[in-house]
Amino acid sequence: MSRPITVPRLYIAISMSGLKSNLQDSDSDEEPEFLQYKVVLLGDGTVGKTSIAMRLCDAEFSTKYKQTIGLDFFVKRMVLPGSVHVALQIWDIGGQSIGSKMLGTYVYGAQAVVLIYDITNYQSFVNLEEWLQVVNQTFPAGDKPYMALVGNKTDLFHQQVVKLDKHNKFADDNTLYSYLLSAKTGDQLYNTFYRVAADLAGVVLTADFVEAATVPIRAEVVEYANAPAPSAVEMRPSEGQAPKKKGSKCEVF
Ligand code: G3D
Ligand code: MG
Repeated sequence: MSRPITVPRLYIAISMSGLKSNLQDSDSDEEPEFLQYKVVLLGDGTVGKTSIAMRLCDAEFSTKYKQTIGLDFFVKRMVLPGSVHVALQIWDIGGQSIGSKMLGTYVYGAQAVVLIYDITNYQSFVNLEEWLQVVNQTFPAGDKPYMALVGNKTDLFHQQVVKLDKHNKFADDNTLYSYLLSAKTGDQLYNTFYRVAADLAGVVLTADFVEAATVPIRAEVVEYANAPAPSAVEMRPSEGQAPKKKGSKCEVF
């Protein structure tokens, strides 16, 4: 595979500050500071990446959206114990395949990467090795982001073909945080991302807080207008290409 294109860290930082002002522009001066984290969802087509992002964002399971093209970009705000405010930028890579040259660009600068497979689709689990390679090629050894393994579609447990011991072994072998959830029912979905946010922010959760966190909080979706893939230039708010707020409703095109 050819070497992935990388986005200079400076541009990521500029993009983050643009996002921050988007998050704050409608609120008063008392708006709290948000810790911002880029979270990239990776995995084969149809494993449920978009469903997970949308469900997390809007607490609804949609069957209406089309197969994602390019990149969808969501922002999920959460409040962690100790009034730690976190904004997760959720990057849904859409229909990008493992061979796409843009993947390195998408993954670059991520604080967290979530490898997703469908528990009813064995090949989607096998292919995680290749998705992992994308991450390994993008980040130098010793500077890896927070890495998580997610088995989606647990509502279809009767069709499960990836057994738990395989899931656990893959997580252990590759030092991945391990989660199982259903985008359809929402089971364990919010908890999963709440834990990811807490781990990124260094906040220790008790069982009480996890339970309290199951109440969904509305999020915003931000979209790059007509941009199938972000480049360094496209991400510079100073050039009029800042992420466009689409309102408070989740949308996927
Ligand atoms: P992708 O973004 O990874 O390509 P999608 O995957 O989110 O588009 O989901 C692909 C299909 O899986 C969709 O079905 C979606 O409804 C379904 N799906 C996603 N998550 C779940 C889940 O947790 N449980 C079940 N049962 N189905 C799920 P369609 O039929 O619309 O293509
Ligand atoms: Mg999709």
